[in-house]
Amino acid sequence: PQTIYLKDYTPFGWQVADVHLTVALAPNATRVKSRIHFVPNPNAPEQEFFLHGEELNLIRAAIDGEEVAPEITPQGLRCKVPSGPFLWESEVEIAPAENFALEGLYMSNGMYCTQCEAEGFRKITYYPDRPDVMATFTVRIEGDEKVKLSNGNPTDSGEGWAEWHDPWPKPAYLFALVAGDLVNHPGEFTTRSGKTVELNIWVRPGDEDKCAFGMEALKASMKWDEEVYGREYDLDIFNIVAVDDFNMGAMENKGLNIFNSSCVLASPETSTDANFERIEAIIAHEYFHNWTGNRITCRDWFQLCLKEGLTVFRDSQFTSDMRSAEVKRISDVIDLRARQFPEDQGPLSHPVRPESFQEINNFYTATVYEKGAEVIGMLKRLVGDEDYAKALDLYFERHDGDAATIEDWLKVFEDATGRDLAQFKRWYSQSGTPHLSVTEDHADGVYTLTFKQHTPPTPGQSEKAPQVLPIAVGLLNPNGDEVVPTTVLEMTEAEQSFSFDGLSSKPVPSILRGFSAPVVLERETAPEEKRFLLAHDTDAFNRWEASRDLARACLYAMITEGAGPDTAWIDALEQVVRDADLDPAFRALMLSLPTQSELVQMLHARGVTPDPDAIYAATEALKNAMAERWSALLPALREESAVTAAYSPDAEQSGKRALGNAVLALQTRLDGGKAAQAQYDAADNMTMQLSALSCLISAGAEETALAAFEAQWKDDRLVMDKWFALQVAATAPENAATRAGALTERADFDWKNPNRFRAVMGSLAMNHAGFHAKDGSGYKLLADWLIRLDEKNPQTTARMCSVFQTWKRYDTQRQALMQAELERIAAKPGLSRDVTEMVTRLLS
Ligand code: B3K
Ligand code: ZN
Repeated sequence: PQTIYLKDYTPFGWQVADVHLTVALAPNATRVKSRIHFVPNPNAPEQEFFLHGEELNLIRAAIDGEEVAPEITPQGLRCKVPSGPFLWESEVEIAPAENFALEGLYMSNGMYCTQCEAEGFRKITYYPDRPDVMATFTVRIEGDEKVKLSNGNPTDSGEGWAEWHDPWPKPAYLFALVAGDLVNHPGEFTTRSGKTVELNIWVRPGDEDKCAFGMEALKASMKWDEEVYGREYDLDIFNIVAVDDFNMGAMENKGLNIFNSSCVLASPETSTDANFERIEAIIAHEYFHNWTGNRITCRDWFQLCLKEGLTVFRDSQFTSDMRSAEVKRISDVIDLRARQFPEDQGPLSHPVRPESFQEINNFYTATVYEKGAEVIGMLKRLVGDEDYAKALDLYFERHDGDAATIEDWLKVFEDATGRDLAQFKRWYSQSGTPHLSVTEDHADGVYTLTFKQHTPPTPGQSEKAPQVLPIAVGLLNPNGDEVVPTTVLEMTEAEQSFSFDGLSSKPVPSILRGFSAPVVLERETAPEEKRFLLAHDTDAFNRWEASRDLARACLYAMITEGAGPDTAWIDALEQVVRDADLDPAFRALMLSLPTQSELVQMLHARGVTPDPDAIYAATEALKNAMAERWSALLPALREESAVTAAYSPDAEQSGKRALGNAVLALQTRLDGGKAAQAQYDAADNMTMQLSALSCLISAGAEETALAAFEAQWKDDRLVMDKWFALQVAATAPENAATRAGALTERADFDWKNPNRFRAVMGSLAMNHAGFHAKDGSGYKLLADWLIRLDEKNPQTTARMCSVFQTWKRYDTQRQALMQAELERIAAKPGLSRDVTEMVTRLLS
């Protein structure tokens, strides 16, 4: 496959004045006619006229009304064109019913829908399918479907046809079309300048009662973007469509967002609190793209983080405002460490702005998204809230309508704040996770912290330069009072000291508050000091982190030395967990133990080969010890967290349920599932029902509940995804692969549906010791299915290959088994470009 480089960027030789499409729908023979006005681009070097196009059957092409015979290649077409402006016309035929890759125009449960980002439009018609070519679109849809939607505003319709016009120039990746017998949940929003916007959530008949929450989330997002970023909506209508077969979460097409149904449909009976929170965040994320992504888009796909990092950052701000900022921050860091850190520290490591790719879909990663958002958080911390707001205003003013770059983005900050961001820019080009170590000194009333940073080598980057690190620090007196409130130290050197004077006694430092930079903090501290911070730190994140450090240290000793559980930590934690003045959601997070992925990283970093069975055993032993030590406390905690009011997915209620269910998991270790069965029987919402089922599965006491659950929910695809997922995720490791294998034998294991595939295979990979079973059964099962899925859906297959990214961390036997499976995948004839690139990188 061909490698594309950032450094090779060249503008397209023509500008597109406007695009007219006529799409006559038919499952196996959809006809797409295009009329496009091309005008020579004065800013581009001379080049031959090339339009992208894949898997298209060209029926006719014409220039200025004269038929032409272009040269067709697997990637597109070449044609001789006039030297001035001209009208290009083409007609192609495609088969959406045969499209299982779910990219381009495809069918899902009888409805037509599209997914064009990143390069799917070229499967619909011949076009310069690149984000820097922007045009207005007029779209006519012909077909018998009741509902026919595209971008922009509806302009006209009649029997069997509908026409849409999008006045905002956009790249082809934001094109969308939907047609089907759908029903809508309507709504309305009045913008701050008084314009009324029609809102709709379109779903399959039967799902209309699951739209109310999404609609409220959409209105809240529209209001928030006006209030916080001054951004108003810019069309008369905003449509959201729920689709069952979708490769990712959702897509921000202009005025017509398309969602994986799992990311928009919600009801108390069928969705968990976590589902509700995620839906709210994704609706916000896609809506926010209207400005950060659509009005200002990316010049090329290397700039993906320009829209994704910023939009993730914006949606996390939104969630923090709607719910608890502290809880959101802690959850984001858990997620970053579980997904982004292993990526950044293994064979798939790449900069936030990659410099080359073979298949761009492989770069919609935790690094581009989540580390991309962290970079913006650091920038905001460095310049301050006021200057951040000034820079953003300038960004929107200067670049509205542009296909922009990271250079443009940073220039706006430099111009708005007068800062030089040359060194900061390394965050976009240097891959890998910086390690930060610290020593302290106290003499003559002066307290000094000395930091050292270094970033281990990553693929293609053996030497690393120092990065700009905003290190938020607070100092506490030994009596627990804060003597220095949160201060941001700006580290720019490989080694640097910062002093605080006027401190007669040596303070206790609270370092990297709020996780102010995405680094690995290496600091050997006495457990007493951690327990002190756990009890006294005013920074919620570091309070949680102190406990997490103690948990990691405890598990490390249990795994490597066969030590017993750290009861001093358990007792210190108890004080926090039982503190009724603290947010229950925060207390629930305090109860969660380090993820298996986090423990693998810790062991690897300390030169210990992680043994999945030992990690599992230690974690189980620690949870048992917590349960036993707190046997009297647990029932009281559950009582305290009981919710008696009618169900609401709000932060307050869901926090209580999170705490109650974390406690239930511990209780199950003592009573074998009695309390869980009682909760299961009484549950009137999915949060309570599912967590009870999870406990019953872990206890091996699930038979009755599992059958009851299936009988109750067999007709609800999204709930059955949970049923599939939970059995694999919550089962004991020795059963995980067998159980996953058995589930794939079922008639309702619709493996071409990405949600169902991920429910089983994604959960297998999440059952750490199960996936890494010594006999290789987990690896083999997954590889078998990846090989099979690749023929239909390369994108979802490639994405799932990343579960092998830590393979070199394990013992030689497991390494050999994983390597063999990766090589077996690589050797498959006709392997997709997506998966070829992934396995090649994994094996390199
Ligand atoms: N922009 C889309 C992701 C498209 C992924 C293409 N493989 C969703 C989002 O980030 O909002
Ligand atoms: Zn996005």
